[in-house]
Amino acid sequence: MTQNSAQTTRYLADYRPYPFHLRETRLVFDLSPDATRVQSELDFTPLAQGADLVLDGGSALILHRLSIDGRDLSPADYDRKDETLTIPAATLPDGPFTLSADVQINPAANTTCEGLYLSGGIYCTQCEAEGFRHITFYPDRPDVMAPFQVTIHSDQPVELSNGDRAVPSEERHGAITRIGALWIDPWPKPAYLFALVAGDLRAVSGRFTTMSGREVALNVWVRPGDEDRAGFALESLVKSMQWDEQVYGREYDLSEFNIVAIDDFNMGAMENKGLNIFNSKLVLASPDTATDTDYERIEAVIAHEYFHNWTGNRITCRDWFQLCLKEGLTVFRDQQFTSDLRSAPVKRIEDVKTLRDRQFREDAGPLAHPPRPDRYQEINNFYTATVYEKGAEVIGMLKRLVGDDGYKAALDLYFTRHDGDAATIEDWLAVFQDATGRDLTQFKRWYTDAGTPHLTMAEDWAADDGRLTLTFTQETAPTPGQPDKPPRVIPIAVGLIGQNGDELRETQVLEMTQAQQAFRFDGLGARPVVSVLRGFSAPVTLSRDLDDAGRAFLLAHDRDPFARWEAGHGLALSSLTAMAQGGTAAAGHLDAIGRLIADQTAEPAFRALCLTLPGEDEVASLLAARGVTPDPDAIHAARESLAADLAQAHQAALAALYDAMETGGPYTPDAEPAGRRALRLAALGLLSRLDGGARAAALFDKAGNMTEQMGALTALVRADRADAALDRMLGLFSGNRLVMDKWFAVQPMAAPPARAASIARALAARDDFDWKNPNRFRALIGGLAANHAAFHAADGSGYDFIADWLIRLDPVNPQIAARISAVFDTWHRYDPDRRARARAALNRIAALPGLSRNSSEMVTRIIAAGD
Ligand code: B3K
Ligand code: ZN
Repeated sequence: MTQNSAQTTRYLADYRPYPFHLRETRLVFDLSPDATRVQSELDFTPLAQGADLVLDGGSALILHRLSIDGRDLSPADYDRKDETLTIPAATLPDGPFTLSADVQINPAANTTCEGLYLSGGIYCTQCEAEGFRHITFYPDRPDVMAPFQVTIHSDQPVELSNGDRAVPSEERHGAITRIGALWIDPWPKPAYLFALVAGDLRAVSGRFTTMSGREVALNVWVRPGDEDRAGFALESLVKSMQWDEQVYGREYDLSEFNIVAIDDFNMGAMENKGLNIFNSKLVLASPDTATDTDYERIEAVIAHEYFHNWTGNRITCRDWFQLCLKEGLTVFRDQQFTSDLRSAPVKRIEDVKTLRDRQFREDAGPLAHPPRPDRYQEINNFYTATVYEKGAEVIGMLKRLVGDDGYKAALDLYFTRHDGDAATIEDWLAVFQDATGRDLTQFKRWYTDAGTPHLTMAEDWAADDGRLTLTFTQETAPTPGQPDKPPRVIPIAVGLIGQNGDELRETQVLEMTQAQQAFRFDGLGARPVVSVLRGFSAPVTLSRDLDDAGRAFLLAHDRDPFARWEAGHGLALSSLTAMAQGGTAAAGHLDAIGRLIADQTAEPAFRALCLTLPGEDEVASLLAARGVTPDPDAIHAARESLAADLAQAHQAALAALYDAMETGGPYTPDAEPAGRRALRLAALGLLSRLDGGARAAALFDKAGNMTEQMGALTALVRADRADAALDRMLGLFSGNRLVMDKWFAVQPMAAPPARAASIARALAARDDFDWKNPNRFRALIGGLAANHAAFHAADGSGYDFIADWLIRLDPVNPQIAARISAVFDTWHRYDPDRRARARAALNRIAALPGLSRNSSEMVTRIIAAGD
């Protein structure tokens, strides 16, 4: 689809409105695996004199007929290039006209999971960002919005598209009279929100009555036999619809809402209007096949796609540079939803962990870009942690700065002012300015500037005056193409704690606007301990003069759960960075963890997070940021040894905790029992370092749910004694794709690094390594990449394994190949030998004849980091 395309860069500055209004789109599909016909009728009205009509259309489209108002065009009347078809202005009528096309495509040959394709015999589509152009010729850009009418003819029992079902009229086709499924979507939408599904599917159905009394039929469509695993998705949908009414006043606007689970899907899910298409791993769940984390993700992603109905569909993006307008906001909304339904502090910590692991990493390397980029080669490479997660953080900051009431007023204005629009970040900020009166000129830099600001905090205590002065300095390192970083407005939430642990000053948000700025606290009797960046009030890194005793104090006393977790996390990082460089664990670390294990007042999910050691990649990043070349083997050894030390120091308490956290009773995926299981498994992970996996083996054998089974299996793989458990799981679940994905992922990911690459190679040779399936590919190849010391093995085996597979996948599914190539984005921070091996692997990918535009852009940017 995107192979062999010239490398052209698109710029935000080049945006021009489309010179035609598209009044309506009518499509008729005749589905057949290798020769699907797509008839289109597009009603255009010219908006500018003398404009050519430029349509997007991939090179695989076979054009049988093109006509204007019933008059056939000959190839001489238009200009067809690789990705466009242009009808010159001279050939077009002066006023409104209808363009009709008859196009043939081949879904069975389409392995890209983009456009119209077959997944296990089910016809389905994925059009965001630019997939519709592989279905027919069209102005495939988000600012061209039209109501759609879609007729589907096929031999499939279920035929779905966007909007509501309508009664089809008879259609004459030669001598045959046919009646297809007719779908009418009255809400104007861009082509990226188009969807079609046809196949042998079964619905798990429900109903929802909206706040104004509209009756909505809800269906979750799955393969026959999967019905008993779709109930949780349906419940999550109902909760999402209720929540969006209660919290944002947003109501659903059609009579039907359909969700379809598909096995071959490039990402998590897609918010097509009224017809959300999901990766089956984010729909199907039962206690014996899905973990607590799976359940939480299903609930969040169902919500995310549903919330897009307003933030993305009713108000869409003017162009793809504005992607974070819909994604950042919708992530922010789904985070709020999960916080409301589950534990807000735990959700915040999890979100910050994800942000740091993925987005800070992106910002610190060759793939850094702002939430609103101003250039790209392949837009599919910009569905990133920066656009999504940082996009959400930026909204969180905005809310912090204007307050809850200001945020509500701004959102209400956004929905009324821009309903039906294709909007921009400027529109979004204008709404906040107009609703709150706040000047957001400086704030806008969060959208336009890449990089994570680094804050330094210095404390000055004037004992005689009882005054504490905090002086903050902000600095953002240059990122590719952006050498200068002016200061941004940074909300810094600060609280002051007395030496006895009392809260002396409650949380206050300081607004930093300059490169350096001081804030004074007067009237203090004794020097307080500063709790800073409470709730992670801004996506920045922070240096401060805090020793390990100070961290232990905050871990014990901070009222802010995030800051408390952060203190413990800082202690663990302090231990790990020291140990990886030949030193010892931080003073007081083991004792602090002991107090936490015993702290019955803290919720189990929180304690589980505190007991989980930082990942090896995070330790490597921290060392690299300090100018130390990370040694992956030393980091792995340090983490193993710290885990063993913690287990040794608290063996009895951990064993008691492991027993006490047993949930008993029937499984529910609710936050409370899930938290207990998380704490139990965190204890198990540590204890397994001492008992060689004995407890894990026992748990694996008697576990009544997949959460505990996978927790036990992970510990067994890490202890290198998982053979029996892996066999047993294979025997039980070889017919279940989603469980088998876990089976494929856990082995390379958790295996001792020295063995992981050979394990991965053996798994890749299996018949059931269906590598063209995105989930299976990600499980195995992504699994090895997630094993830091194995991916960065000194002999280059990790780099080579992954490069070999990316080379194989790129011609088949360029989007997934490009996305996974990002695992190489830290290659430049390692030692010269590793760098040479990584560079050689990257060069092999870059040299692949016909490399896709997707992979080419990624690999070129990644290689540049070493120049
Ligand atoms: N909007 C889609 C992502 C589309 C990815 C295209 N490569 C899912 C989501 O963010 O909800
Ligand atoms: Zn989204």
